[in-house]
Amino acid sequence: MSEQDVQKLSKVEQIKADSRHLRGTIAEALQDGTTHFSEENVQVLKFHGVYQQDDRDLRKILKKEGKERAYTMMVRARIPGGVLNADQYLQFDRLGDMYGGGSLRITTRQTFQLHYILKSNLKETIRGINEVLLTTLGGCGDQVRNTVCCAAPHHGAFYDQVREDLLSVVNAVSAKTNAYHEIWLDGQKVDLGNDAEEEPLYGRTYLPRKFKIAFTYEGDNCCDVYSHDIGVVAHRDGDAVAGYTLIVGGGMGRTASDKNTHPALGQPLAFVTRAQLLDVCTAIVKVQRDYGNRVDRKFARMKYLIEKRGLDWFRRQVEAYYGGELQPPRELKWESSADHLGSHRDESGKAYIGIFVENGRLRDTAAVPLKSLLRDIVAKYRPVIRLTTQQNMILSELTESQVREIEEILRGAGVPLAEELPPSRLESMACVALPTCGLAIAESERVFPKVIREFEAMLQELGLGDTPVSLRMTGCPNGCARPYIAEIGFVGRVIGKYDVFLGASPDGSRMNTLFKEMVPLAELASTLRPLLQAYAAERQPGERFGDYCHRVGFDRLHALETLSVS
Ligand code: SRM
Ligand code: SF4
Repeated sequence: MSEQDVQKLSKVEQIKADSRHLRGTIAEALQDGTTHFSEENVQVLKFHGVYQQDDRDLRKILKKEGKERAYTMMVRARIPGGVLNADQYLQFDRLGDMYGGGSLRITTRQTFQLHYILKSNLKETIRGINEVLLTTLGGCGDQVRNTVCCAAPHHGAFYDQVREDLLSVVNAVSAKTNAYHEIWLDGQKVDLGNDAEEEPLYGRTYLPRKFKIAFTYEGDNCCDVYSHDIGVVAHRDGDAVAGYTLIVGGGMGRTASDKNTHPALGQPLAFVTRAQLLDVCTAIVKVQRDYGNRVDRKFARMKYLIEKRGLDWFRRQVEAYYGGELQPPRELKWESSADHLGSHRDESGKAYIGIFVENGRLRDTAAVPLKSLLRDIVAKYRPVIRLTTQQNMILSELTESQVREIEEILRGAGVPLAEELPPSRLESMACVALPTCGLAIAESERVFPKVIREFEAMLQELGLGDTPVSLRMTGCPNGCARPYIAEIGFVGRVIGKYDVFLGASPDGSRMNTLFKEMVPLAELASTLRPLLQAYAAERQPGERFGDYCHRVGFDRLHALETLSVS
């Protein structure tokens, strides 16, 4: 009997086990005329890419009036590598208008989320996504989530092979239950009970917790490969893939109330050939499936398993499941972690344009009708669209003159091109937070535009206007915008106050450290001013702010800050 059999499994484990491969009573609940789902169905719905939320701005007022919460659903699609065709993009755009309050959100895992979906529109929304041959199954829940990849549009055999390998991993780790088709697409019922239906990788209880995989090409860390449960780094041999270095055990989440929880960067595990990749990745997922913590969800991510048992133990288990010895990992070097913004040519001579989308939010405002503008552009030029893990969007497979025309359209409507924006803006991200996120304890997306502009003005004043400094904000410690690998990370502690983290390496291979707790929103810029001033005066040629903080050390940074306050 395993350690976990004798302990009490978490409540979610029981819900998964009882769900008959993700059915729960969702189909019935869709017909019951209520505005929301039961707690059991809420947990099962996550596996279908659906989060039940409510408008946090209205919570108190509604409670006072004795009314129920203003429930809506968030629907998250799964778009491997973030690649969409024009029809798929236009369908999301349409669904956003019809059911999603007129907005679409590009996430930090290069997919689309639709917020504000009423329960009565949920089925139509999901069917709409399926009509264009995409799914929401695997958007959330204790399974492998959307697998991300460097979004740069490339051409050539090396990149084709990486895409092929990514898709075969995605296929192998996707849930196989027929529940999705039955519930949302009125597919044929094959509910044979818990034990009859095949869910070969996941079994009845799926994984202990969410699981994330990122692919990238050696040298390019735009998708923060170290923050994933598995990072897959492709090495080149001429125009072919030589193999992959696998990094394991990354994760950003931490729980405010538990000091033992923490973000972690993945560690290199092994080098695998193309032929080995699928089986080794599956073996890693199986080790987490069988040994991951199913008692306490706070410690259920694979990073805690590796921390508890050690990387050597973990490697031995993976080898046992794989059935062979693993080769040591190759050394990794990073040339860039910047997103692929601005206009460029790919290897085949085709042109592309990476468009900065502030915090990933696509909507029309009085100032800029961004969503409509992009819809018209996509409808006219029919590019291949690539969503990025930094919440931006690339239009690719275009001619040079088409890119020039698109630039003119954007400029004419008041949308700045990436080349015209301060470099720090391009490296900035904020998570969704209020009003939809049920876990938010502070604002993020709604306040960050003001914060970043204050920083930009300050950097300009200090002569650092052309120097990129990455800033990321989240409304709680969960880390959805990966703030612990930003040069400056702001993490919400209570409404209006943030913990400030400093000193990550700009290439994403070193995390930052807590510099100051509970800084009021209005003081974020002034708190960091003396540090940025010193950086401007003392930096070494080409040295980034994160590396400067790391080099001079926190004693000096605290001294600088104290001096300026006194
Ligand atoms: Fe996240 C939970 C939004 C990327 C770590 N995340 C949530 C929920 C679903 C809140 C909830 O559980 O009720 C948020 C919904 C907010 C809303 O209203 O939409 C939410 N996470 C997001 C998105 C939309 C942020 C964004 O601004 O883009 C990202 C969607 C990604 C996707 O398409 O799948 C998002 N979340 C991330 C990332 C970044 C990444 O994956 O690269 C992380 C850190 C990496 C990691 O997983 O370690 C992340 N989200 C979390 C956690 C902490 C997990 C942990 O290990 O402790 C939670 C809370 C949880 O799982 O209990 C969470
Ligand atoms: Fe919500 Fe926290 Fe994630 Fe932000 S970091 S979206 S507040 S869970």
